[in-house]
Amino acid sequence: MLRFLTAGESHGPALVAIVEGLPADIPVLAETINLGLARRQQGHGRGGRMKIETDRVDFLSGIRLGKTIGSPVAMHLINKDYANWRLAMSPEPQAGDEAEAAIDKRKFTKPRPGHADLAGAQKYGVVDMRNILERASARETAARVAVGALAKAYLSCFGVQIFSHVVRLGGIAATALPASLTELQQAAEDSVVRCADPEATAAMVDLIDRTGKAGDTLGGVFEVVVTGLPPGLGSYGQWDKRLDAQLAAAVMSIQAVKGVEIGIGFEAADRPGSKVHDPIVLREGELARSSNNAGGLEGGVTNGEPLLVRGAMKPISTLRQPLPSVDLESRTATPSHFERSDVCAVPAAGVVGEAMVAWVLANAWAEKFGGDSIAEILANVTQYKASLPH
Ligand code: EPS
Repeated sequence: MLRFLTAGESHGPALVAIVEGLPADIPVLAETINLGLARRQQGHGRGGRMKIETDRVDFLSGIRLGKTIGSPVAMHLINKDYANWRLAMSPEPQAGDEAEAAIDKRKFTKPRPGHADLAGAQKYGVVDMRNILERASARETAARVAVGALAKAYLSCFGVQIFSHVVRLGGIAATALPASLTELQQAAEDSVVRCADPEATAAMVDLIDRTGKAGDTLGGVFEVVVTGLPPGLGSYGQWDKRLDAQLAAAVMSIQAVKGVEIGIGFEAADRPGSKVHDPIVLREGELARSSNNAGGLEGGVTNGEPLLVRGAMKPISTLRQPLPSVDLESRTATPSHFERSDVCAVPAAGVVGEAMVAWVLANAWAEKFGGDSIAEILANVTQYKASLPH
């Protein structure tokens, strides 16, 4: 129903995204998208690149006078760092001593374990992995956050809200979390690692600092929380219509994410059924659940409870104290290449997680409610909600 594509290399001129299928009349301001892009750039543990970039979106199509018009939306984000890579990343062929030196300086022949470097070199039959890492880089997630901001703007027309918080980082777990989701969201936004537990935040910051000094990196787990979803999005009718499967694929597609859980996830496998499944109760005369271990999804369909999706991110694979590797050019043992990078990007990954979850939900919403304008969709949503058994 909805589709998007991104393009762009990490140190190329720009990132671009095209989004198709959004209805007309979604209020969208570049300013709002830029706030989302700034959230992705923050987080204790980010590297020097984030001091260079100030991600901002330019709309090229699909939006007029602050609203979508139903046609494809094209967006453009400049890589400021391109100014420092102009010769090495030039789309035009380059010749001459200066260009050759610049291209040589950016040559990359010692693959980093854990990165796409070696797998990409084998796939494309190259020795210099510059072309591989440029696209495999998580820089691409800036474009996804811009796309996700459109999906969020669409969903917010119907009262759906999305946020994320970091629940683990380098083995430190958030334990004292506010019970109210509004407080949880605020506490996460106030934390430099987007973790709603202040004590855990302090311990995570300290660990990031110590790990960075040691030349190492850290991973962790983020959780995306969605409120305001009606029951009935997604379907158990086919494997690829199951919303949990779509969410898992979308979150797993984020660079360095190695695991996805819905609700209590893997923990459900260790508990008896009576400690997993959420009792159905009547609350003030309405159908409700007394717990939310399922994370808002049963049978691949939303059940009206808040949606909870977690992503586990492995540590960044660029280490200042590099791991053993092999120089593909000289075929000798060598430490892997070190190029400026982040110590930890889990808080940023949570923001990207929000974008990917928003995208999947916008798609499920469009599939269930159809419509070409917000007014038309709202009428369908209102009619559906009125018809729900209470
Ligand atoms: C990345 C390496 C670093 C990160 C980058 C992702 O970039 P650089 O090599 O230019 O220092 O900062 O992330 C971003 C640029 C971004 O916008 O998130 C990598 O190899 O994946």
